Order: sequence, then structure tokens, then C-alpha cells
Amino acid sequence: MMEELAALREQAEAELRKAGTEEDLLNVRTRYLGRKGLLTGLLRNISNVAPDERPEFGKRCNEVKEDLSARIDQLLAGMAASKRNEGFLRERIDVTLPGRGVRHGILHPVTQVREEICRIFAALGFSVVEGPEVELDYYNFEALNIPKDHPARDMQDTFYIEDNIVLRTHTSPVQVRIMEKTKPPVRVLSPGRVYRRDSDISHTPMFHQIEGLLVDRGVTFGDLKGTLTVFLKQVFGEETALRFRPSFFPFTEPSAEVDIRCVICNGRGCRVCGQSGWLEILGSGMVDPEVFKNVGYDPEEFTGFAFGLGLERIAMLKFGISDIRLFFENDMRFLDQF
Ligand code: 2NL
Repeated sequence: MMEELAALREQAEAELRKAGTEEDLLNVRTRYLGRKGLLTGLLRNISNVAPDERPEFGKRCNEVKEDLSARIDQLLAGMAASKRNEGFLRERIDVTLPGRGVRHGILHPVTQVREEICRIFAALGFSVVEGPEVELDYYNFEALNIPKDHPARDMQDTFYIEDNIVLRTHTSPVQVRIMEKTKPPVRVLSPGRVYRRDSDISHTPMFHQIEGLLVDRGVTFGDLKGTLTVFLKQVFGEETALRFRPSFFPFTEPSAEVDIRCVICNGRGCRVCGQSGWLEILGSGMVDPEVFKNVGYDPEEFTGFAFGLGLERIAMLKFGISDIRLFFENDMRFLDQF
């Protein structure tokens, strides 16, 4: 029996040397040390050993059992450790590799122009106000002295939501709402999206506008000229030549359009200025007394000037862009250039 025990031990150790996987080791443990295992079987047959040798045999059996058990535990632990190490190696990060570049975004060119204009007028004491894009016919047209038969009201030009509700065609209604609820002096600037049924190389159905309004006692056309001159020279450069040209708007009287000397050809005449040497930049005028009556201001007591301009047009001239639709395609190859 002692020889059988020694042989069993040899055999178990040989199998352990061959064991390549965790599963092999667990199989060896079951085969030798399990409840129905070979070593357990040997111990169960202790009655075949001479009585005086039984204590010694029992002790040896237990020694072998403990040795084998410890050896298997050690091998299992070794395998677990090398498995973990393989994982660490596979997941090792090379911290010296260069990172992916973080791409800096830019403000949309229209946003840049809006911020610049708002900054200039804020310095002149104007505050920025906003209002709804879906607007009552009354605020968009009626209060601004735009009569029922005016072409601007045509279904061809205006997006109608309902009979008396439209997408605003300019930001003037924001200023009408301000005047309705505040007494002069008023100095406001209203930037925002506006909508017109128009679409070609120089028109998009939605574009951005800024309007300005100043109302107080004793405001003159000279104030309009001075304010807009300071403003346009800050945007296009101190040397920029300006021209105030008589015009007509239903909500201002008198009205003037303001041109700047063409930034492309410097007045010599080119395609951009239509050979005239001048670029139309904004519309303006002294607020019509009818508009003041509509908001409850006494036109004998107060006068004011107002103006409006399209932001895309300014951005196109400033950045030399020839097609307005590029602003709305969100092509990063275009936008990244500004
Ligand atoms: C243009 C012309 C203009 C105004 C807008 C205005 C607003 C009120 C009263 C009177 Cl509340 N006028 N705004 C005045 C003149 C011209 O815009 O060509 N815009 C793109």
C-alpha cells in the first residue's frame, strides 16, 4: 500500500507537470483529491494495511494529500497571475503617443457680425431687445403704417401662419412692442431671424436683421446721420466714404438709404457694386408720426430715428462671400475660414 501511495503521488505530479490550463489542474484535483478520488479511495482501503502500520500510512496519505493540494493551489494562483499580466500587457497604454488634436470651433460669421454691431451700439447707449418670430399681423404691418394693399403683405412675400399671424418679415415689431410698454427716451437694438418668401443667389427664406430705434425729445435727422456715420466707420474702417440717399419706407418720413464706397473696387466700378462704385448697406429714416400715434406717443412731443440692415449682406461684404446660401449649408470647409 505504501508503494501504491508513492506511485499515485508520482502519477499525480506527472499529470500536474503536463497540466497547461486551469481546467487541467481542476481535473487533477478531482481525480486525486475529490470525494471519489484515487487518494481518497486508497485511504478508504486502510483495512488492507497491517494494523501497526496504519497510523504511519494514514499520516503519509494526509501528507501527500496536503502536498498535492498546496501544489495545485500554487499552480492555480500562478496561472491566474499570468493571465492578469497578459491582460495588463494587452491593455497597456503608450502615454507618450501624441493625442488627437482638439479642433477649435469658431463663431458663425453672421454671429460675429451681430456681436460686433451690438457691441458698437451698446457703447452708444443702446440696449439689445428680442421678441417673437411668429408675430401678429398688427405688430408686423398695421402698427408700422404698412397699409392692407401694400405689396409686402402679399402672400407672395410673407409666410402666413393664419389670417392675422405671420412669420415676422423684419424685427420692427419688437420695437413697436417696446414702445407700447415704455415711455421715451428709448434706445434699443433688435437683432433676430426674419422670414420672406424669397430664394436665390442673394436671398434666403430666413435671414438675420438688426434694427435700431432711438426716440426722445428733439431728435433730428442730424442725430441719425451722426450715429450711422460713427457706426459704419467702425465696421468698415474710418476712411470709408458714405452717401445718404433719399428713399421711402411706410414707417419713416423722411427716409434715407445709406451706401458705402464699394469695398471691392474702391469706387471704380465692379460686378459687386453693379458698376456704381457704391454698396447699399442699410435703410433708415425719422419715425413716421403715424407709428408714434399707434404706440401712444405724442408726435408733437417726441421724434426719433430708426434703421434696419441685413446681417448676411454685411458679412458677405466684410468677408468677401458671393453666395448668401453658403451661410446656411453648415459646411465646415466654408465656416472654418472665418
Ligand atoms: C431696410 C430698412 C428700416 C426701420 C427699418 C423702423 C422701426 C420702427 C419704426 C420705424 Cl419701430 N422704422 N425701422 C426704419 C427704416 C428702415 O429697414 O432696408 N432693412 C433691411
